[in-house]
Amino acid sequence: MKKDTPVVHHLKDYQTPQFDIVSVFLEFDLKPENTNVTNVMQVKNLNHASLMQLDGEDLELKSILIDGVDITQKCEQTAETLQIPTAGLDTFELNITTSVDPQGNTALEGLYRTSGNYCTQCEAEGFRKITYFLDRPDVLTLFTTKIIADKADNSVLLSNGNLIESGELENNRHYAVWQDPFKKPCYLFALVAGNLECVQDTYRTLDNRDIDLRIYVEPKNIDKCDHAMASLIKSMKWDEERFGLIYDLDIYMIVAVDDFNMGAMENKGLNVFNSKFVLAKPETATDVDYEGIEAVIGHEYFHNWTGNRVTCRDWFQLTLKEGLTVFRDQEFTADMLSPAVKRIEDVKRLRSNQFPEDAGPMSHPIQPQSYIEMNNFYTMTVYEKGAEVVRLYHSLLGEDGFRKGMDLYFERHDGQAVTVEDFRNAMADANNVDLVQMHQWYLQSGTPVLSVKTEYDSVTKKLIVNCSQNIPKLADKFPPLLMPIKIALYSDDGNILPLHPYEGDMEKIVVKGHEAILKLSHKSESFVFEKIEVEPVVSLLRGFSAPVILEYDQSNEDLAKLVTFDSDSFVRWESIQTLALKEITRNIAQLESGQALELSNEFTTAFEGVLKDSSLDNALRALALTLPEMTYIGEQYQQVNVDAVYHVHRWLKIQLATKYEGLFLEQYLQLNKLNEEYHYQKTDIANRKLKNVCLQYLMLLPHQIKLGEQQFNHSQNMTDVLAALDSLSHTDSLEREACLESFYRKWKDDALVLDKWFALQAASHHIHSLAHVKELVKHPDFVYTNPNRVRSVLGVFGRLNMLGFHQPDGEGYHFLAEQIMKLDAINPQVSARIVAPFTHWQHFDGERQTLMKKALQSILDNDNLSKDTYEIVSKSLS
Ligand code: 0A1
Ligand code: ZN
Repeated sequence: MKKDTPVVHHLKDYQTPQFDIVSVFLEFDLKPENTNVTNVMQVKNLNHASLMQLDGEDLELKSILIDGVDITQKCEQTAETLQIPTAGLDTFELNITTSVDPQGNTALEGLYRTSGNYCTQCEAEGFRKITYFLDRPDVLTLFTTKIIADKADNSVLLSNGNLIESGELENNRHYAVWQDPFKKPCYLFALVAGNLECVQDTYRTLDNRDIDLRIYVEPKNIDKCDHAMASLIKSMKWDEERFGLIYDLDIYMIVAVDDFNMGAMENKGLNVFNSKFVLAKPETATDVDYEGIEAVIGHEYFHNWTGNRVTCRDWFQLTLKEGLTVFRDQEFTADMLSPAVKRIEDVKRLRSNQFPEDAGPMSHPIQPQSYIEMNNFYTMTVYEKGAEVVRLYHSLLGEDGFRKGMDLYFERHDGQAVTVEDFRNAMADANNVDLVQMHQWYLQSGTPVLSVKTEYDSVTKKLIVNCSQNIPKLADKFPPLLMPIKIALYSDDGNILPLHPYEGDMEKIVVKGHEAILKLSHKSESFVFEKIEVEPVVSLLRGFSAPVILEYDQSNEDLAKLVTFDSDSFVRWESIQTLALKEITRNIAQLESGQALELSNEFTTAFEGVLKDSSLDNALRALALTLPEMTYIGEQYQQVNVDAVYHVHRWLKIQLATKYEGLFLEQYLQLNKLNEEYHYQKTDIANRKLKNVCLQYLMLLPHQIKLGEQQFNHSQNMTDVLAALDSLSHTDSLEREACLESFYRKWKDDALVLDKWFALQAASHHIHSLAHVKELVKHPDFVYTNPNRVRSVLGVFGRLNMLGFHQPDGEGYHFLAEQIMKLDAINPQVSARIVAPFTHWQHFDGERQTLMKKALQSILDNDNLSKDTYEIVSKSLS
């Protein structure tokens, strides 16, 4: 690409389309290296334009006809466009024939091959790699698709909608014609062809229609589809019950493919999934995999309404469909498993991944204002922070108000391509409230800091909660956000107190039972509660009610109390995390000033309390006993001392393992006796989680290594096998080598399981980890063309291998930079994601900064860099 002239797309430049493509008939003559695509569009020239500019990339143009007349010579072609003269034409038929090379398409965008089958990926702008089109989400079209292919290699021919015709052809070929009755933007188009088998089931909708459900996989995987099918059925039922949303076609198909850039894709009636989010059986998939499958199946299914029936006007509105759909899938998982556990896991993900993104050079609002490569904006910010913003509406309006807003949104916009403002207006109008201030959340990048100070007056019996908000980089220029802050008050001995807002504050404090929502809308604001008889213990930001960094100086005594009695599981977990974080940061300071490290009683008492409290849910215990992640600890510093963070984190784990060895072992052995047979079921998952947290601690003690080896050898389910192997992978032991070797021998032919083997080693804290990773990319099973494999090694290495990646001599940086350049030529989308850890270079200590920058510069110096990688690297260096 010409990196000195990247085209920047701006939201402010949006213009409505000049043409409507009313319907399109596509014919694919599939051949691995040379697929002909005939594209017949019925076009309306809305504004009497004299030129129609279509998008198209990497296409070999054969011919262009308007109303049957060949006009190929009159059209102008550039690398990314085709210009067609349309003066005097109001409605016309445009017929374009092109050809593409699916086999050579390693970028996995457009039409490509995976395991010998054909598949497509069109979001965001991949349709233009299939044929010339108005590749923008506000052009909605009726699609009919004819697929012609060799029978022997393509027993199955699929596209969106309903099968309306199929038949035999000469030369052992056959065809199928699919028609989608719903108008859709081209990013929702899909085609799949190959030798696949399917499992089938039926779902009876609320309005008594039977939907044909099919999951297509490679024949060898047919025994791994049950969980995905069960998840689909649960999703369909949940969306009917929670949102009154019913499926609209007669058939719903999911296809699992091994080579896929993302998790899955919601193409109308024909979802294409990364096989990682479909295939599972207890021997091959962990609890985390099972949960991921349920969530992603739900997510793609929920898109049918939030994304497909109501779609985005332009790509700057991506969070309209993604933030909302992530919120919906979060709620789904919460209802299927445990709301408390799900909320904590989501907050952890947000803090470990989105907060750093929002603090780095790629920081952008959930509605970005500009981009070079749209694919770079499928980010944690657009998805996860976007979901938090949808959750704000939910918190402000309550479940009923939110539902009213959703109903109005569909009533108004079904069949349309709309904006985030349309969503906000539906929420506001359905509830008769003004929500204009909510728009700041869409415009503002950076994580807001919420500072709270509480004052209790024992004479007047008043509690004043003083709140102020800011985004440090904006300071005085910060326009305040509307945030709901959930709060409850406790007496010292754990009784929840009734809440009486001061009369003047009634408008901005909403009391519901023993909890209140403070509606903060100014930069600084106070909220007063009356008739508080004793100085309360404050439970603040319950359920993590706003995506902010909370600064509230709470005493260790109060935190310890909240750990024992808060009814809000999030605050309970957060309180012990805060104690742990204080413990870690205090010891980092000790280490940096050359003093001895020491364990405090305050923290260990709270920790021991949780370890002994068998009345608590085991999943919550497991979460509470897990120390804050190293990335989150790093977030507490302007510049991270990597070695100190790693050292203190490990030291604290070893201290806890040593001090509580007996308790960990007792708990471990007790739980290890349970769960003979694997069930994906709440209590079993919780038990396995706690058991494996205990194992992790115990395995830090050299004399307990055998415990991991035993678990590895005797467990029948992948959750336990992998937990054992994970703990072993960080040790320098013969057991480690033996177990890794045996795992490889057993699973070398199962790609998804083998990914786990690669990933464990790429994340390992073993002293020779970098050398191991260098060997891994030379391993015969490592392939640059498979995104899952690449992410398992290179993605994991950069993100999770603190020691290897940040090796002081810069060798880790040098290695990853070289790998990125190699990968960029094969798959730019994946390469642009693998480069992310480098973008935080300013966050590390002096010498590391220089070395990381040097690595980034070496990538940027590459003449043929893709615009994907170019955008990330150049923005992080500027
Ligand atoms: N819309 C999908 C995610 C997706 C986005 C881009 C892709 O290719 C560049 C593929 C999938 C979802 O949210 O699930
Ligand atoms: Zn999505």
